[in-house]
Amino acid sequence: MKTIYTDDHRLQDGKAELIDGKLQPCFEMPRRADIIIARVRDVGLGEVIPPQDFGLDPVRRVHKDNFVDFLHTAWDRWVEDHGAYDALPLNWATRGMRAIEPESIDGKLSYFSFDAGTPITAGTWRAITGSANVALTGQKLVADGARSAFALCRPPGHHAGTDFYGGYCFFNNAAVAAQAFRDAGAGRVAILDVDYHHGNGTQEIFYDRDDVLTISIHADPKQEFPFFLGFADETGEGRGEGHHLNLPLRWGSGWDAYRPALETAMGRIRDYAPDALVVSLGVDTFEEDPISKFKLKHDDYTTMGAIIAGGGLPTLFVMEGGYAVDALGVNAVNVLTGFEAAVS
Ligand code: SP5
Ligand code: ZN
Repeated sequence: MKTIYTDDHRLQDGKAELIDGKLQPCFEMPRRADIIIARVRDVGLGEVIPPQDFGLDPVRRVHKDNFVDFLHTAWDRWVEDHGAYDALPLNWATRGMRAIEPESIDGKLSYFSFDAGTPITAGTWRAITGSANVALTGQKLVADGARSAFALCRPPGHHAGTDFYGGYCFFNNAAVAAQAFRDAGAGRVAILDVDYHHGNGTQEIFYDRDDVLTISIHADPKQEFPFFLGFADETGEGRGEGHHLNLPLRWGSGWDAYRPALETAMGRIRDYAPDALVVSLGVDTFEEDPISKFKLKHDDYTTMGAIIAGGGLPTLFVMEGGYAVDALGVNAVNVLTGFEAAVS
């Protein structure tokens, strides 16, 4: 399978995120993608190609204009007010307050974000447009007939919604790709999110639609970030009713708990019979991940890839999370080699 990759991801290199009560070095760091692309080359997964530039139109198909424009201008506006140090929000609208887009850059950061873990930096805009182009280039390969492709996206995307960012995500690369499949003529698309964290942005974007089935397997939001979405009773609304599935698992879950959830997800995808599958591929379910509490092992990722291959669908893998950096290449690429071994 081909991998789509650009060094532009390195332009997102945040200094710090607020975590465990401290400003700590960002877990979502450039070395993550460097390790994965090195492993792709080591195992000879296939050709590595650069992204094409699709412009902003496909991004605007899932994100609101005011949100895209905010991300485009945020760094310059922040520098005007505060100088060239990473931009982070400080407070948010809660119950009893009003969500009106403010005029000042500090207010806009608060309005469009949902956490203090996702700094906007000098290079953020180029990194996130590059990441979206990586996903779109993979989408085009698969739409043009490839059995699969690996979009080595960084920054990740699945926490980003129509008009909000957070959880290290700005543009929802998987959602942009899924929409591009639809716009290229696919009647139905499925998104399977195996990242440890709930794919709240992806859920929000497609929640009222029946043309994109969304499924997320993740840590129980009663215990884990992003806390406020991802419960089992969220099944879609309006036309989308029955077209979303959350499979929350408790902290400490290992492959014994994960595998049945994955089989359930693949069963639903088979029943839906989509024309294409987008996999939001997070490997922060790994037992040694520093911010997560699942217990998957190296070999489980190979099995995961084989189970996903059992869907028999044109499949685009889109990189999401995973923070045990030294193990990231092995775990992510194990999914892909497990997939390839099962299809061929
Ligand atoms: C794409 C993705 O995987 N985003 C994840 C964002 C997670 N943000 C921080 C969650 C903090 C959870 N508590 C960590 C405790 C570590 N000691
Ligand atoms: Zn995650």
